[in-house]
Amino acid sequence: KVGFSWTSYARIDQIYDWLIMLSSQYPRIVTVIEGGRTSEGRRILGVKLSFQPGNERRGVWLDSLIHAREWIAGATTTFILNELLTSTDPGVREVADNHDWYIFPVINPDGYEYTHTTNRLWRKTRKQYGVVCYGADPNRNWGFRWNTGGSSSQPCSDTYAGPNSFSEIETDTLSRYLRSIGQNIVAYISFHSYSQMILLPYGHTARHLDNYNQVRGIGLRGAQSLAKRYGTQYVVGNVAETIYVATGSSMDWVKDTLKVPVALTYELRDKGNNGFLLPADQIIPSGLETLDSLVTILLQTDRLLLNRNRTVV
Ligand code: 0X9
Ligand code: ZN
Repeated sequence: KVGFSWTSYARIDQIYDWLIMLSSQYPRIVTVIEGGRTSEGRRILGVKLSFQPGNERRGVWLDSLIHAREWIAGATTTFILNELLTSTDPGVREVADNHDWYIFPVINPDGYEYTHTTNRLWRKTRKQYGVVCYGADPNRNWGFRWNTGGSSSQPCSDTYAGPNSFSEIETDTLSRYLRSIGQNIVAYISFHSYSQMILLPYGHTARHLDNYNQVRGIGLRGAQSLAKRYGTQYVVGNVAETIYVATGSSMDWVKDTLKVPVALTYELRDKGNNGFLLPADQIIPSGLETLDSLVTILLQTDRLLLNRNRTVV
């Protein structure tokens, strides 16, 4: 029995069972993919959705729960995945059908399980460092400007960068998987919580991307769509300017290595009232408003790429 109703936060096994169930329910559309492994021996499972099998479309990547305690992020990703498969809304159908989707709801499975069994506020991986410390921050461990600011060299710190870049099997294996499909990806989107922000690269510097204003415009349109449903306000901006300098994030590595046109980090609900402990009755509203913004962002991304191709020609 797969008890998925988005009225409570699911455990890792429920999420993985559901992904496998989807691949048998929608065999022509859904393929279970293994993006990597963890230090405790779990698999990082996701799904690829292709509504036009055999007919390659631009790829969109969604991930969440790189930080274990940010439960709303994983629930929002599975909610969006379900809508992509079942929604009849014309906007959702257009972006769903016209992209290939790589969706990984839990990219730190060891940490996520630990937040359910032992420590609700655990953030990092679960690899042991020394006698008393566990885990590196998997969003400080990627190999672009690694440990050059906004991370810690102390193994017990919540922002421990690790002993070297890609020291964590999770980031090492997932980065290899990303490289293998990277030429096809036009949008990389990583869901976190909390703060209600849409953050743009880079995290290591407040310097703006060459196409910063275009991408910021797309983010602002997304935030407008999001606010339309319930009035939830999101701030849009460069990571380093909007929150703090952070190096070694997945988004920065993906932007630099794969040159994806649009790379974004969402910080989902709320603004700190409940923080990481967001009540489960907000999963569906958060899912709906986030999907609204995602549809807008991807329609705008497609337009950006269309114009870019026209300019080249
Ligand atoms: O610190 C982080 O990794 C993220 N904030 S959180 O509270 N969810 O931990 C912000 C990451 C944004 N920075 C980059 N992607 N560079
Ligand atoms: Zn986070």
